[in-house]
Amino acid sequence: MSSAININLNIKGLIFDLDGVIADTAHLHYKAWCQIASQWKFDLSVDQNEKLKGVSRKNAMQKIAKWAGKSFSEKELEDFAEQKNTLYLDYCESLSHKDALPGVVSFIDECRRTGLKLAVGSASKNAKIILQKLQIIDLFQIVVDGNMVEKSKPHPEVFLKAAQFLKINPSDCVVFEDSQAGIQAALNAGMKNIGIGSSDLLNCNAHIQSFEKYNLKKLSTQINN
Ligand code: B16
Ligand code: MG
Repeated sequence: MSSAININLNIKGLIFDLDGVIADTAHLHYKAWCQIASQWKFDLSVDQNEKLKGVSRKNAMQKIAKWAGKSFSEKELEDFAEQKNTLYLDYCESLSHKDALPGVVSFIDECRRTGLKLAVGSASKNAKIILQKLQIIDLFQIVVDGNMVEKSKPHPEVFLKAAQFLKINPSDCVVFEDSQAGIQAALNAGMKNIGIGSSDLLNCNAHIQSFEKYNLKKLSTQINN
């Protein structure tokens, strides 16, 4: 039972980031990166990890090596990134429907009932695997992942591709993001955005702690103000 159909939203599509927005996987990326960094006796801090959110695997690897004061060849960096991915996928092995973040699936269901177009826009090359494990991949018209873009967030490519596929103008989209790079990518795409989680995120149109008790009525209040 929903009154959402009567809500004047002025938007046509929603684009969801994956890690930290739909899926509770951000801590698994962190755990895997920490294991790589520990080989060099380097402790990756929580603050440094925040700067890796929304960043492609390759760029994240370069950043960590720099913070650790290490200089590796391209090939060595690729090998470490590959090792990290093997660890990450191992940690993801046991993911299931319950690992979708609280409230997100019911919010997506409400959006579907109103006929809004829905996409995922993620830097992760593993996005489709994770969505399959969560058993929610069919809820989206398109999943644009890290395999489909050349430039990583804050470049807007991932979100623009999603809007293009959905056949809607960027200004008719709202992006949900948990990373500063992703918020910037949404702004660069000319899209409205809602920051999720950390209240330290800058430049979001609005912010929510999580999707718990969130609905389209609240979204309309946030974006029409
Ligand atoms: P992968 P998102 C991003 O996903 C993560 O936030 C970031 O920590 C990760 O490095 C990146 O995906 C690449 O992921 O190694 O799986 O290709 O937040 O854009 O959904
Ligand atoms: Mg994210």
